[in-house]
Amino acid sequence: MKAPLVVFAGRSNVGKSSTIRALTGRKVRVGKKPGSTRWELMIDLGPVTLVDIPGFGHMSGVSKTGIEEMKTKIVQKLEGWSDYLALVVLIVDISLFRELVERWEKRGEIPIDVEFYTFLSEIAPHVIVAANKIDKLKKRQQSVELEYLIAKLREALPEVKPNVIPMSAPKKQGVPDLKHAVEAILLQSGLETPDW
Ligand SMILES: Nc1nc2c(ncn2[C@@H]2O[C@H](COP(=O)(O)OP(=O)(O)OP(=O)(O)O)[C@@H](O)[C@H]2O)c(=O)[nH]1
Ligand SMILES: [Mg+2]
Repeated sequence: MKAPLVVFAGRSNVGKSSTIRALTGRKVRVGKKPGSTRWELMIDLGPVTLVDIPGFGHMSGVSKTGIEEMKTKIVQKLEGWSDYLALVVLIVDISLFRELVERWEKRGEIPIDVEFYTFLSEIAPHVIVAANKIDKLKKRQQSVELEYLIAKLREALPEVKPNVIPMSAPKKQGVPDLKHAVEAILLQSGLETPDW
């Protein structure tokens, strides 16, 4: 491992690997089924290392206990890296976010994306939220769903201004914005920016 780290986290199938692919052009494994990335993958970009990690939540062919174990493992990994983190990019599927939040809140639970946002904000100096799969929403729905996401993040951490980037990894939409957001944080932290 070579610090500092820029970690890409998020539920299974939200597009973590696709985002790293879009950012770097590296052929990281992308899958149709949730659970494509089973181990972390470190990509050395010189001044920083990008880390692709498995998603939490549902994974194809993995039992409920297996999924819980995976989530615990991911949390422990992230805690172990906390001293080396430059920032974490939390990727959410904006086309499913509202549905997910409503389902969890109906059960009286904190939605897993929101729980992770709070957790990551505690262990990493900066968190960027990439609202991926924006292409799956109709144009006029996009800003409505982004506002909803921002409102939920504000509700979880009222003292933090959410840094949200709408994007579509395979369509390369928003990818330059994400690059700039990452670079801005690295520069602000006195770190060098990578040659993507
Ligand atoms: N429409 C659309 N599909 C996307 C987008 N980003 C990723 N996908 C698709 O979503 C699926 C999952 O993408 P991955 O990049 O493998 O997702 P992941 O978060 O790395 O998934 P795990 O490794 O399983 O946790 C693939 O079929 C991608 O092509 C997007 O912005 N829009
Ligand atoms: Mg993956």
